[in-house]
Amino acid sequence: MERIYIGMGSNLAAPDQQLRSAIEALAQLPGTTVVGVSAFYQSDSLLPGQPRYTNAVAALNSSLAPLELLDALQAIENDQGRERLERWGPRTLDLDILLFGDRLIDEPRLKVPHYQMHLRAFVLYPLAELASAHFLLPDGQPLSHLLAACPFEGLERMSQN
Ligand code: A4P
Ligand code: MG
Repeated sequence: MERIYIGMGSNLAAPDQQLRSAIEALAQLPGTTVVGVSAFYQSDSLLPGQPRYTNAVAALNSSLAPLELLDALQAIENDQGRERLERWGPRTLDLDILLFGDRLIDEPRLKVPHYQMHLRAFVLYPLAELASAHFLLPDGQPLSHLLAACPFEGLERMSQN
């Protein structure tokens, strides 16, 4: 079993409901337990001209291998109507593997940690709800340092999931 953190995002077709459906689908994966879900957060898209996003982070314990998990996540995205028309395009559901235990993964289909997680408030603040105050990323950086360098500004924490 490894502890895995999944970043979830949606900005189409009732984003909050997309995230709730995704959490149910994650809980159905073989060999996998959802051990925590952050609050939902809203923020503007990194690319202008798109609807606002809802983002959250889920913590899993899973015995799936990294590429098995990636396949399963992409199947969930497809089930929820994900269309890949352009990079960073608006999406019903995006599921990113942020962290997979302490692993550093550099394969054509999978890079872990997720390449921009350390820069994104909509990833770091929900992750901090689930990980301990002393949490270290695989490269040894404390999560607290990343948070200190990444303003909360622009994020809106929703009171209900
Ligand atoms: N891939 C490689 N590493 C990973 C990983 N760790 N987890 C590959 C998941 N997938 C990974 O992903 C493209 C390919 O990345 C996959 O086929 C997989 O093999 P994708 O989901 O099809 O494409 P994408 O999401 O459009 O690209 P990308 O670069 O992952 O975009 P991001 O980083 O997800 O950014 N603004 C707000 N406020 N909130 C957001 O969530 N998201 C984006 C998209 C832009 N602006 C946003 C948000
Ligand atoms: Mg993605």
